[in-house]
Amino acid sequence: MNIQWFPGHMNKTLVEIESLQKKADFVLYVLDSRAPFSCLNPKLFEVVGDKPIIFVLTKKDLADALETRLWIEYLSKKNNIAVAVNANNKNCISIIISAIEKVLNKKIEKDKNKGIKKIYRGMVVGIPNSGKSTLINLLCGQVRAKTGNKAGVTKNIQWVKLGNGYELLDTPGTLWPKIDDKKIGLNLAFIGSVKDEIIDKNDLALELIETLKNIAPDKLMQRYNLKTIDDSANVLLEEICKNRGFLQKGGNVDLERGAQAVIDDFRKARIGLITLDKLKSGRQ
Ligand SMILES: Nc1nc2c(ncn2[C@@H]2O[C@H](COP(=O)(O)OP(=O)(O)OP(=O)(O)O)[C@@H](O)[C@H]2O)c(=O)[nH]1
Ligand SMILES: [Mg+2]
Repeated sequence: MNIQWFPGHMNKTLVEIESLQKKADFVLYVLDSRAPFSCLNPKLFEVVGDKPIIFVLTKKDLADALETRLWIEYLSKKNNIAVAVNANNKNCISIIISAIEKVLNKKIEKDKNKGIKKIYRGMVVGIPNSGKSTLINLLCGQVRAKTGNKAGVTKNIQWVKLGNGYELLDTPGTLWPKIDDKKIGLNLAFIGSVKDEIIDKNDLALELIETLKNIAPDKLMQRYNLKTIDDSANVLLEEICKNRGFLQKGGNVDLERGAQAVIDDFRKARIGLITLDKLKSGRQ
């Protein structure tokens, strides 16, 4: 499978981010905790300029906790700040505000000494479906940005006032023109950051089963009552269908239903808390 998705609105968004970065004081770079490496869009680093970056790892409630901790340590190197949150949980607001204050500390102090009172602006950027709009709604305490569990929900950029001296720019999720690494493309598709309509569901489920066989075999076996995972992904998908009772009228297995179930189960962490981009070697 070769996953590529770079519609015109993504290029437009990257150009807009580049032209607006002068107005911004900081960047909230949103990464999905299940695949932080795959979420790093090289184009975004080019367009945000030299603004301080706070990496916000969303969906920590769906990822392996140890891996998330290792990613936070890794991303915090090189003078960046990284935090992990569940963007649907109000308890996480203070974590993000503290990170912003830390990054702006010197600037705020300087402005205060000069008697300047200003609104500090941040751009919220990242790949589709990573939780940017959800994060903005969390921070402003109201539903100001449209959210949805699919890639490409936000269509236009929008400034949102938080009411506590900050303003955030919601941006449509962006990928990059050519995803060279097959594994990165697949990871992006597994987490729902590529438009599902352009991907063959059956092929994606087979690739997902193949990936989980390697990184989380026990969880895969347990979820679907599999006796072995040494079979091919095709055979395992059939087995999953049988075990879950996904049968068509004549008694044949309903592979399409099985494929959708495996994809949904992974995305909702029903197979377990699994991180695709691993810093620690070994099984999860
Ligand atoms: N479990 C969980 N779900 C989350 C979290 N953050 C966001 N979501 C869900 O992820 C889905 C996508 O969220 P959005 O905020 O629309 O994502 P986005 O980055 O704005 O997506 P685009 O506008 O397409 O670029 C929604 O169903 C959210 O509820 C999180 O921390 N944990
Ligand atoms: Mg959005």
